[in-house]
Amino acid sequence: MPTKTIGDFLIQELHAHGVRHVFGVPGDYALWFYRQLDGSKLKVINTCDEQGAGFAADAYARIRGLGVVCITYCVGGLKVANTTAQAFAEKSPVVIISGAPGVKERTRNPLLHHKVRDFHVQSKVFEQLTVASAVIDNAQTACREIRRVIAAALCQKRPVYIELPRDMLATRVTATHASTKTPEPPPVAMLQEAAAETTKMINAARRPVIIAGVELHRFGLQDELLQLVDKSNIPVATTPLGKSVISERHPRYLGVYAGGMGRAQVRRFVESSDCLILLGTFMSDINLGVFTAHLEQSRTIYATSEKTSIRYHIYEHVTLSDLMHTLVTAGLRRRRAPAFPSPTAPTAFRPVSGRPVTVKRLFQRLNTFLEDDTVVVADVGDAMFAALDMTIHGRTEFLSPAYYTSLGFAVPASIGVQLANRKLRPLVLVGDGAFQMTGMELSTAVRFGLSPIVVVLNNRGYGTERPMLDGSFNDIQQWRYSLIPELIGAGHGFEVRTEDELEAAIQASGTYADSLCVLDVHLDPNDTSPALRRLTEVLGKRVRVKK
Ligand SMILES: Cc1ncc(C[n+]2csc(CCOP(=O)(O)OP(=O)(O)O)c2C)c(N)n1
Ligand SMILES: [Mg+2]
Repeated sequence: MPTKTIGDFLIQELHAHGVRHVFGVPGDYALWFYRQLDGSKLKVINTCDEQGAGFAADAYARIRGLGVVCITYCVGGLKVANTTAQAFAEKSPVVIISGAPGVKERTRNPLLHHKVRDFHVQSKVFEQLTVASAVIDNAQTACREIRRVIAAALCQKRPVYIELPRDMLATRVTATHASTKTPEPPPVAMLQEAAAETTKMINAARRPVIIAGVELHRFGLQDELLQLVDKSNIPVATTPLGKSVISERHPRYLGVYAGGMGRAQVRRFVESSDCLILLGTFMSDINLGVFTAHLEQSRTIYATSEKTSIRYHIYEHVTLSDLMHTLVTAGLRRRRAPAFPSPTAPTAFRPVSGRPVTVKRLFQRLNTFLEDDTVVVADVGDAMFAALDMTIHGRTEFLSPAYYTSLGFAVPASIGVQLANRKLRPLVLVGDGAFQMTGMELSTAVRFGLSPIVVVLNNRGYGTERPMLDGSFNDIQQWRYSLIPELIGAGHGFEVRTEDELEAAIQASGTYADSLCVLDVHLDPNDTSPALRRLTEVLGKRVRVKK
C-alpha cells in the first residue's frame, strides 16, 4: 500500500542519514516542499542568498557527514553551481534539491518563468558538478532514485542533485529497497601484496614521513591515522586542505607542508625524507605551494580514495580505506621518536599600547585565543595563508576551501559549522573583499541565534592580488564593518587599529560567548603574512605579462 508522499520520503531519508537542517531560499517551484520541510523534523535555515546556503551546507557536510541545500529552479539553482563545484572539488557530500516546473507543466515546452533554453538546462549543468543526479518525474522509480543518489553522495563524498517537479511532491509512493552499489573490495591477494610492499618500504626507511590529507577526514579514517602514528612513531605533516585532520598538539605533528609556501623547517624535513607516505592528499597547486613542492616519486607511497601508487606502479583497486585498515594491523616497526622541528607553541601576547596591528601580531594574538571548542573558518586570501601557522587544538577544527579557493566561503560556512555542532564556536577569518561578497549572511547567523567571532582583515582591497599585479581594480569601497551588528540588530562590533584595541576586542569577544562579534581590524594594504609573500612571489612570476 502506498504510504508516503515523495516529499516526505525524501525528508525521511535525509533525516535517517543525520541531517537536521536544510539551507536555502524558497521560490514558487520549491514552496510546497518548503511547507513539507516546515512540518518535519528538519529545520529550514533560510539564508539571504543561495550562495550563502550552498557554502553553509558544504561546511555542515564537512562537520556532520551530509549537508542539504534546497533552492528554486534556475534563479536559485544556478546560484549554487559555484558552491556545488567547490563541494565536488574538495569532496564534500552535499545534496542539492531544486524545486522545478511540474511534469505536466512542461508539455509543449511553454515559456515558464525561470526557464533558460529548455527544461533540461539546469539538470545538465548539475550532471557536470555532481556524482549522481535524478529528476524525480516517475512515481514508480522515485524512492529508488532518491536512495541511489543519496547513497552516491555518502559513498563518494561528493555532491548530488535531486530535481523535484512540483506536481510530483504529493504523489504517494511505497518505499522500496534500493539496490545501492557498494564499491567492490580489491582482490585479497592484491591488497595483501600492496600492504606487504608498503610495510617493507616503510620499515626499511630511515626517516619516513606521513603527509596526511583531507580524504582521511572525509572517509572517516582519522582514528586509523592516530593508531598508525602512535604505533610507529612516524611524524606527520598535513597540507593546507588537510590542516587539522590530526590534532596539531600531537607530539608527532610536524606542521603544514605546502612546498615553498609553508614553513622552511617543515619543507626541509619532508623533502629530505627517504619515504613519503601520502595519505588522501590532494596534489593540487595551492595545497603544494604552487607545485614548489619537491616530492620524489621514487620515494613515495600515495594512497587516495581511488587507488594506491607505490613508487612507479599502481594498485588500481586498493583505496585509502583498504590500505589504512590493513596498515594498522600490519607489522610496522616501532621506531624511536625522531627529533624534528616542532611547530612553535603559541607565545604570550603582550599588547603595546598605540602600536598599529600587523598581520603577524594579529595571528599571534588569535593563536593564543583558540580553545578546544573553537573552529577556525578561514576565507580565501591572507586570512587562509596566515591561518596555516595557527595551532588547532582538536581535529577537523580548521575549515578552508584551500583547493577550489572560492572567496566568500567563511561567513556562511560558519553558520553550517555551528548548526552542525552547537558545542563549537566559529572564529571566522575573512578579508574585506571576501566579506563584501557574502557578509550579509551574518544576518542569518543572528536570526538563528548563532555566535561567530568574525575578524575582518581590513587591508582596503584585494591584498592577495596586489603583489602579482596592482591597479585600481584591487581597491574596494571602505565599509564600517564594526557597525554591522547595529545594522542587523544584534551582536557587538569593534574597531581595531592598535594592539591595545585588539586585546580589548578579543577579550570582550570571549566574554560575549553567545553573541555575534565583529572585529574590523585595520591593516596596512602592503602588510602580508610570510606564507602569502612567498606564494605571491611564485605566482607573480607566472602571470607577469611582458609589456
Ligand atoms: C569567487 C572568487 N572571485 C575571485 C577570486 C580571485 N581572488 C583571489 S584572492 C582575491 C582577493 C581577496 O581579497 P580579500 O578578501 O580582501 O583578502 P586579501 O587578499 O586582501 O587578504 C581575489 C579577488 C576568487 N578566488 N574567488
Ligand atoms: Mg583585503
